[in-house]
Amino acid sequence: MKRYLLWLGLTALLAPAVQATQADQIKASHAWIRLLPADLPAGGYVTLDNQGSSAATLVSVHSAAYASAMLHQSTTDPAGNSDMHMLDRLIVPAHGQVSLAPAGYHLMLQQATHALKPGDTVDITLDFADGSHQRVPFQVRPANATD
Ligand SMILES: [Cu+2]
Repeated sequence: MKRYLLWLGLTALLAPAVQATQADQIKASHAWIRLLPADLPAGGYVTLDNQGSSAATLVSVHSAAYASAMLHQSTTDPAGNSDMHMLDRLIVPAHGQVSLAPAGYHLMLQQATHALKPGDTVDITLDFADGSHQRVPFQVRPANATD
């Protein structure tokens, strides 16, 4: 028993330190797309939980289903005018959560490469600052879906 424990200890010491990638640290949930009629851009929404002890930075997204996919943020000024702008990064703090949801952060999905309908599933790949990636299945929902 003593020898066995010693062996375990040595193995742990000799094992190379494996650093979890940012993609490994992120648990994605509640991923969905609001499909709009015609060729209007669709909004992509997802909740990102960082289960790691260091920040994970989302730098871009891409999908075979859309020619263009961007990180966006919607804002509303005091007069009630809403606008949106592109983000070049979105940081999910260590042990923190960031929600992409209507009226806030979202994925701007444009130029669908094939016709989509509610009920479909679209894979979108999240690209992180350390070069790691995570492919997330998004559920396609109708235009009147809000959450
Ligand atoms: Cu947008």
